[in-house]
Amino acid sequence: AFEPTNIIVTGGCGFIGSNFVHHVVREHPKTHVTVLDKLTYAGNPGNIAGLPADRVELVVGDVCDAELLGRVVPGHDAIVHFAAESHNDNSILDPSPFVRTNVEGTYQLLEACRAHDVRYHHVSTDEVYGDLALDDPARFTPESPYRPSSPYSSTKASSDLLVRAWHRTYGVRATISNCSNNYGPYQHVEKFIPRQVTNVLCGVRPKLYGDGANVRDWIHTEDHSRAVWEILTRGRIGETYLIGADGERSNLDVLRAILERMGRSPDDFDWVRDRPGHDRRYAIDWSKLHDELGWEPVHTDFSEGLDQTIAWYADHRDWWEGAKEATEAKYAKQGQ
Ligand code: NAD
Ligand code: TDX
Repeated sequence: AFEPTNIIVTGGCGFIGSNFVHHVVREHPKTHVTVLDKLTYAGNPGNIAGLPADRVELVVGDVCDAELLGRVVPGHDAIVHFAAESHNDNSILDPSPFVRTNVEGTYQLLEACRAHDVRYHHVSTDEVYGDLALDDPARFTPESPYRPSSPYSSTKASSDLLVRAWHRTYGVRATISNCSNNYGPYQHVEKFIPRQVTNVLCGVRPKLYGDGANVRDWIHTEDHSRAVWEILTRGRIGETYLIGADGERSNLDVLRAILERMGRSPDDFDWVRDRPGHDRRYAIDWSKLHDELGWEPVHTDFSEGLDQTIAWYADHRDWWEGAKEATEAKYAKQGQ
């Protein structure tokens, strides 16, 4: 196995990236982490505050900054690339930062890996495969065709294709993972579960898009972190692995579970305008990851994970209150 001692984690102050940094610090004591993060609205240095200074260093900067990468990348043996503009609704309002960070940023990182012979792991999404019908028994596999629907998912798909080309043409030692919807602590209040939990905590009615029947395949972010580490250290170079946890649920079911667990009536929410181009259903076949690397999800009790997540938001008002008002003002303008 490849045992990295000095890794760069881009986007390590965001939701999944910061959970990954905590995971590495806890589980892999020989590995030092350099977090490279631009600290956009979605990045919060508090997410990694308190971790030992000899294990984690924060470099504030942009993944599109080639000159910065030229200084930071040498001396590292791997880059795990989480940084992205990640929210579909934002991408519909203004795609430009998505094209820049997700496409141009990936390009610059690949060029840096090529120049300095650094191992590269690319964190991507199941949304690159488009959507499935509710009644389709199929799930996404690594062979599914790319057919992204949104500005967000099309920029993630573009970045995946760059990775494949840089591996094949230049021999960059790259792997890709496409994961389903994550939930857990440190997720921004713009996203579905944190938005609804914090709405209830603020005495505001949750908001459900469209008919609420859209299905997402939920995975606890801790299971995602473990899968990324397995792929980084033991995955086959040039391969794509899908990460999921058999967590398919309709948005209505998830919302009703939140309401029930927070002591509200199951109908105490508003139906709001649907997302344009809203993907119907995602579903992941993660058998390749299981068969090749023996990985399987541990956090498979969704109710328990949801309870822990609700408790985390209830206990960390200071963490989210600052972002809540601006996020809701933006949604209100869209009738959402
Ligand atoms: P997030 O929005 O919570 O965090 C993104 C982080 O990247 C922030 O810390 C932000 O400051 C940083 N960043 C943004 N632009 C940057 C730039 N130009 N340079 C440096 N840093 C920059 O995102 P997330 O939900 O944690 O997603 C992380 C990754 O996982 C993304 O690549 C996303 O596509 C992928 N992913 C997310 C999910 C999900 O359910 N959230 C599922 C599958 C894959
Ligand atoms: O208020 C809401 N009401 C609602 O019904 C919000 C914010 C969302 N929704 C719906 C839209 C989706 O069907 O809930 C579902 C989940 O929405 P998001 O949290 O915005 O996630 P999604 O669009 O599925 O994308 C997420 O998973 C894949 C991440 O944001 C992406 O970064 C990741 O690639």
